Amino acid sequence: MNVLLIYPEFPDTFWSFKHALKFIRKKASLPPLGLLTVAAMLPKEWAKRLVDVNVRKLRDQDLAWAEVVFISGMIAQQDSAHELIARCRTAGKTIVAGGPLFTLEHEQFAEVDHFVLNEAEVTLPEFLRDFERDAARRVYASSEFPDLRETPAPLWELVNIQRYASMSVQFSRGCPFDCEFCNITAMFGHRPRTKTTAQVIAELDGLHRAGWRRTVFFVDDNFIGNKRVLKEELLPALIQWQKGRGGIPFYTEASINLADDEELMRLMVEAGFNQVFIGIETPEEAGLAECNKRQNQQRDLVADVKRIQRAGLEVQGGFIVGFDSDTPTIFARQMQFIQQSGIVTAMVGLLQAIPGTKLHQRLKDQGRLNGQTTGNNVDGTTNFIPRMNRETLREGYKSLMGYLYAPGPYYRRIRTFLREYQRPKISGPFNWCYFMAFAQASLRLGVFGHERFEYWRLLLWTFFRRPTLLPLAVTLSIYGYHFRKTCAALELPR
Ligand code: B12
Ligand code: SF4
Repeated sequence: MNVLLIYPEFPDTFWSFKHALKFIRKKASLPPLGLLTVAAMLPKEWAKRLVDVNVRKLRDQDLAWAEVVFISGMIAQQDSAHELIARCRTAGKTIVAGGPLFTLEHEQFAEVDHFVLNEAEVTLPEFLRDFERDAARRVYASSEFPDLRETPAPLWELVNIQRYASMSVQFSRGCPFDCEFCNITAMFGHRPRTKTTAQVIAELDGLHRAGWRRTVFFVDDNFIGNKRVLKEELLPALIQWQKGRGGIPFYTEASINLADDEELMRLMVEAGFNQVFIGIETPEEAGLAECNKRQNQQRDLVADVKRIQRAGLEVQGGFIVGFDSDTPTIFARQMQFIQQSGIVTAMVGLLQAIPGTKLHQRLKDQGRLNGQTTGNNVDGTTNFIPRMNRETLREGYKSLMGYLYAPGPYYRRIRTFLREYQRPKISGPFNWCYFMAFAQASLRLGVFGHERFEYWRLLLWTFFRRPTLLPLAVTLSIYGYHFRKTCAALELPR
């Protein structure tokens, strides 16, 4: 059996980092970990190829080779997924679809032959049994959460890892919290399920053997969901693993209560973590209460962020506007908070109701849903009738994004952050790619860019005040270029 695994294209958005990737000559930020994991669960004797459309085009000869196509994706990739599925259909291929996009919205894809939904560890074996005796059903779904200790290591050999900016590893799934807008708990449950330390080390060994020396993203929904296992098992093992390997930097996602645990932060930094994405959402208590983000309530969030930065972890933040309790003052409050905290990469989105979430159910009960989510909450759209006047929300959001990524405030925020940040213990070996990126940044931003004054001012400031952080200052300048391009393309619908 010849199986072709296909990963659809991401639109040009905040998280695609498309404009920044050019500086380091990479095609995509991360590999399709779900498909690589599914590939490892397929029969050994099947021949497998993978086309990540973010890296290269799907060719007719790829389709001619394949007998069956396995496609994955998240909502943000739905347009590309529709196109690819239509092409596979025309080529007469059997199409099997799975992953978050299809798990939530499979009814939209009439041309797919088989849906293998939820976590493949549970649904794929039954599908494969039926498929091999030519008796496969259309839909395989389950509400069971599998034990990750059975999950195989991804088949890295199916991708050219050098085309990506970063690699990914998953340690856990699930999150103990219950935020109203989030579909993580609906998809993966409240009890964090973890792989064993030996599995994670084996995956990292695999990457290292394949020649990977740059950053690795731990794609956990909340990396600190099980602190005991982290402190007693995984982090000490990662600290050992890093020794003699030149140091591979890690980054991940976590909840704000990380700021309460000095020991955990210290161990994470020692293990190589230098960046963490945290859902801050809003500085307003009423908004936090409304979305049940109780872990963020009654805290000094700016002080928390600074504590994490001082420990050696750059904080990237997720923010939301458009809660029912938000008034037009929210835009200024968010601007002020983000500037004060020095969160350089601030992903501000309009609240969207994703199917399967408590928010979606509430708005449905209130008769306020008025469309489908794009899955990309930084495109300025929403799929429900907001409490705030729609025009005020639209304009407020646009001005907030415009302000945050304008060169003045953006570069000021970098300086606020660099003042606080501890130099990472592990920053990865020197790579010529970085030198090229610096040369390109100096040309594009420092000579031709509108931000040239701010760019050179930052580099000079960093050179004299925090010289060891110069590479980070250049990286953040390049991110700013990407964010500005993305914001400029933001055509907010009326
Ligand atoms: C890493 C990640 C990213 C990376 C993607 C990198 C990449 N190349 O895939 C980045 C940072 C780019 C990203 C971006 C976004 N992401 Co994201 N991301 C994740 C995250 C944290 C981990 C994904 C992962 O690698 N998981 C590990 C693998 C092993 O799991 P998996 O992919 O789910 O695969 C399993 C099953 O789904 C299934 N499966 C998967 N594919 C297939 C295919 C077949 C054929 C079969 C049978 C089974 C199957 O089997 C696998 C094993 O069980 C998830 C959260 C999560 N826990 O999944 C969110 C998640 C996928 N992202 C999400 C969202 C919303 C986004 C953004 C839109 C955020 C935003 N607001 O902008 C952007 C969109 C990107 C863009 N440019 O516009 C949502 C998706 C919701 C949905 N239903 O589609 C998730 C679930 C998070 C959430 N809070 O809801 N993301
Ligand atoms: S803390 Fe993050 S992952 Fe957990 S439920 Fe809230 S938004 Fe979702």
